[in-house]
Amino acid sequence: MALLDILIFPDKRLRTVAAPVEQFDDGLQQLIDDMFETMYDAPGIGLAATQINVHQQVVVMDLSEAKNEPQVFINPKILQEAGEEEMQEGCLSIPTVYETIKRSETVTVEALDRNGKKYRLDADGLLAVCIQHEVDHLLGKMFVDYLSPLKRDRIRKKMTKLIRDQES
Ligand code: K1U
Ligand code: ZN
Repeated sequence: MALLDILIFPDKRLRTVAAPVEQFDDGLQQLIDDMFETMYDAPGIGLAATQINVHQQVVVMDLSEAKNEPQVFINPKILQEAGEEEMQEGCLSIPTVYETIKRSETVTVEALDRNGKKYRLDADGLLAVCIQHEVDHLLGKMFVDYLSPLKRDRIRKKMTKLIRDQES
């Protein structure tokens, strides 16, 4: 397994729209395992392939305390959304920044598991928020896009400084 580099906002590669997965081969299994290792190490509760500069529709998640409930979403599609909810969100591509974002309260998602088997999931609470956040990543969208241009620009400057400080 391998730890992968996570792209940091405002990296333009985070704006790439991911392509559907068509082959459930060894390369995909390796990618999923590496994404879990990277997500647990960060630490985070979700990771989209876009964030590690792989532009395929792959998402990994684990919302459990014990980090023993891994979930894989391949080619996820949100079929239904209802209600509204505000929740504080973080993003591994925007480290140290947490903002309150308004999203749908419940979602029904259809996806394939790591073996290509189709499943449906009804989600609410943090799981529903995390699914919407990760599906946005696959579409090249980030949570800062829901903020005012002023707030987004402040975060962009903060991240640019963080990257510059890390490089020096
Ligand atoms: O996609 C990502 O950037 C991962 C992100 C997922 C997410 C978190 C909260 C609301 C919506 C989406 C994160 O995992 S940020 C880190 C985080 O939330 C966390 C880290 C350690 C323990 C518990 C949570
Ligand atoms: Zn994110």
